[in-house]
Amino acid sequence: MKKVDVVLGLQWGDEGKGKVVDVLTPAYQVIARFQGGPNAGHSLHFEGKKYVLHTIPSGIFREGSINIIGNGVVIDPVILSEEIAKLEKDGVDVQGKLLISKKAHLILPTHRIIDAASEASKGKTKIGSTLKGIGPTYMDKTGRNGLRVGDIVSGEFEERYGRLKEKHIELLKQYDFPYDICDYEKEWLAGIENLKRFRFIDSEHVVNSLLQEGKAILAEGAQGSMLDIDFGTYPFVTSSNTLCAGVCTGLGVAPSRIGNVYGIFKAYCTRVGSGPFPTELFDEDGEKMRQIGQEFGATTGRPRRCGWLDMVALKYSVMMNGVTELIMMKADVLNDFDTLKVAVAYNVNGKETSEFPYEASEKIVPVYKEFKGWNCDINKLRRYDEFPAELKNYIEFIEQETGVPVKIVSVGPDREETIVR
Ligand code: 2SA
Ligand code: MG
Repeated sequence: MKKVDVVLGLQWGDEGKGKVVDVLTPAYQVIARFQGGPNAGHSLHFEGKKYVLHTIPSGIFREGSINIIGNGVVIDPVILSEEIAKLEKDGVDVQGKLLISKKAHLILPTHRIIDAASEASKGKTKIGSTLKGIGPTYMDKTGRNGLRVGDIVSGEFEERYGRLKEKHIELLKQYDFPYDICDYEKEWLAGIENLKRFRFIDSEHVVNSLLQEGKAILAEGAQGSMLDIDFGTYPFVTSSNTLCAGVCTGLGVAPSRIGNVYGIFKAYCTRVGSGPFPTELFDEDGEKMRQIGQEFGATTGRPRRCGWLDMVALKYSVMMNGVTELIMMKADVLNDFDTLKVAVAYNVNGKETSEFPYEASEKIVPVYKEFKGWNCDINKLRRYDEFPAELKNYIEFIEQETGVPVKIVSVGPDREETIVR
């Protein structure tokens, strides 16, 4: 029986998963999302056009592919419908290629309002959420109040929706937060209607049958490992298991059915929203990374915080995911730096450690190892042996530290600027 391969981000999201999945998908007949929701934004450049996918798996452009939205995903019918409409306008047969798990939970209009009200009430301690209603929807899932895709065709949808909405309206009374759901609710109900023409499936059965048939399946992660609800920089995390373990619960595959785990990381680090970021830069080096790397959020447009590569966090992610192959993105963004730094340990209250700590607070002082920059344009290079010695040195250091080979290096945004070793 085949296994499910996994591709996921090892940092705080935005590692460039969209591009990698696009490079990997030809080898897979099935692409599946297992967690997160419209807080993700995977950018794909395709036939001169840019697409940003939020809920739909990145295999959707490929002829004959099967794209599964797994039970671990949370769906906003408005955003999903808009995404579908854009693709259909460009001639993509979404209906023929998309399968949606009945067990995936629905984001209600009131979930978005609760997200906003909760963030507003937190003031300075806010999470910096994408305001898509992710947290409240997963709260209702674990609180056993949630509404699922399968409910849409249950014959009791209106009652179930009404009950949950009333609960939310009660809850919102504790916040001093003005809101009006009428317009969004209309769109939302239209979105629900629109979803009815898609195939709702028992994804666990479908996925395991596809494995039985020998189909190659790729599970596509969203956000990043350091945003995992259990092992990320809590409470500044998202509300799902972004780690490899989430594939098992978010798609319905057994741990023994997990195959290769591709871990994607940027040659430096970025983070959007609040929360600890030990190697963050506040100087012109950080600004340079932001400008050259175009580090602005695909979902919210927010400028991303930038900093040096953090080996402590990276090793933690590699360990937690069981990464088998590393993929390094955006190496070209560092073309123009004389000196590069990599955090190899943290100094926490005067004590040095290479383990990611319980609270990654501002008390952490990174211990850096310096590297000579390659100081040249690497975008044109197509073979590893053409790489400058300084870049090879940087890559080999990462391999040594993590014990995992760097199999792909991206030297630019285009498909061809992807060097497979
Ligand atoms: P939420 O909305 O409740 O999940 O927000 C909680 C925290 O998680 C952060 N977050 C993200 N950070 C980076 N990238 C995100 N999505 C990417 C994008 C897509 C991707 O391009 O927008 O890489 O999958 C993402 N989603 C959530 C958020 O900033 C909060 O700190
Ligand atoms: Mg992104």
